Amino acid sequence: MKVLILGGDGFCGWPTALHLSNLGHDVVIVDNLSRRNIDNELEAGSLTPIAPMGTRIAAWRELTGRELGFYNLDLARDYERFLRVLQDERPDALVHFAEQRAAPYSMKSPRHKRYTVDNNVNATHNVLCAVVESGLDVHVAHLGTMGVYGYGTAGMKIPEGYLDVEVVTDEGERLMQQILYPSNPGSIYHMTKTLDQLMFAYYNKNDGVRVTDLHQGIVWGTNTQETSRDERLINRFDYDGDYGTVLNRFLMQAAVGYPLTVHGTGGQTRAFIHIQDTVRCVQLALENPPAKGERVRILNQMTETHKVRDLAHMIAALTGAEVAMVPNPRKEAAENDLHVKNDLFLDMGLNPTTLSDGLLLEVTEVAKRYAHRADLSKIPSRSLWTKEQRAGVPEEK
Ligand code: NAD
Ligand code: USQ
Repeated sequence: MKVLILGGDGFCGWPTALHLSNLGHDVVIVDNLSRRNIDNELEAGSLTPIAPMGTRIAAWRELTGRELGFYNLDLARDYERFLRVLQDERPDALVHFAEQRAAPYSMKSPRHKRYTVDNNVNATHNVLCAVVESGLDVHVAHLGTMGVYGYGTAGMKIPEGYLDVEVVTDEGERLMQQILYPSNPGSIYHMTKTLDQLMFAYYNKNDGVRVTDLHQGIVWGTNTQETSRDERLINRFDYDGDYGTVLNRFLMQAAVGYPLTVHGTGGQTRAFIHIQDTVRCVQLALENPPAKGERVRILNQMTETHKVRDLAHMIAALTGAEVAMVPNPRKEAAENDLHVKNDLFLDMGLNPTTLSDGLLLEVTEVAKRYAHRADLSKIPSRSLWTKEQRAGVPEEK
């Protein structure tokens, strides 16, 4: 099939583009390279040396003979051009990764909050509006987040998107209904993902757009089978205080001898998935599209849950790293349990990569290899969630 990968230069999008191309699909990347510009803004970069898009595409062509299309286009601002791309390319499916995805970045200042909302909400709306306008029956697969659920489980496994509720009618009759699981975002970034959900529900109901929303946990790891084939294809590895996610940060910190930065008590439980499983899940979602008329299909894209402090102690035991308990810059529950259903992907044949399989390899193969590129001053997470926390601290611009 022909697939547009929106955000195909990013951490999840690039390996997905290669994975689908390797399977024989016709892949076209759309990306405005904003993530690379944010690296410039933050004066922080990927631990791994990522190649420019032209080099990436040429290397893939040289290795496989396969072509990747590329449009440098801002989905939040350049609606007309995106509509023309859809009309020209006539894809069967698109995968939408193209959003500002870091919670700390989204909380840095009013400018960062407003950018994240403008970018993410407009990008998603423009994509849906253009799909309808194009008249094409394009399957829209979106990368959402486990964070829309708010990590609270009320003693039950979080279902895949929809919650069974019993309502009592005015006549006293008891009826079962399914509703979107109540959203409970923990940052401006996560809030934009909850708004995305409403847009999908609306365009699905009004225009019959076929949508799969993948509620993904925290992605860890760096490379996939395809990105490992040549250093010019290497994936990005974020470790800085804004974009680095917890497990990859701990792996990198262990490799450079920096005490592992556990926020608060480390009692936060989160869901995780390896990047190799991310690309496989997207493949499975594209191979199993919703039927015309079907409501938005929501899948929980995660394979295991862990408490932050348990991860730190696991890595410390493997590597001898020290664990530091640092004040939590975020406003979030200090302790939570998290149980999640992920039966839909397991039923489709996902065979998860677990932490115990891949963890040590990741430390030695990637984090240690590129440790010399690290700027340790970029490790602390300095983005504060509330005005009270920011009192007396110079404002981020
Ligand atoms: P990323 O920042 O590495 O990649 C996003 C890409 O989208 C970048 O290349 C960026 O340049 C592009 N982009 C952003 N706004 C755009 C716009 N307006 N027009 C065109 N391109 C634009 O992020 P990622 O880690 O690859 O995440 C991809 C998606 O997956 C995000 O939507 C994120 O919410 C979701 N997700 C990521 C994780 C994770 O741990 N990384 C976990 C769960 C969900
Ligand atoms: N944390 C630490 N130490 C660190 C970094 C983080 O203790 O050095 C803690 C945070 O306080 C938080 C948890 O680890 O409690 C997770 O933080 P994170 O930065 O790894 O993940 P998060 O902000 O939730 O965002 C990431 C991605 C986002 C995606 C989300 C999936 O950046 O795009 O949507 O994971 S989920 O968390 O399931 O919502």
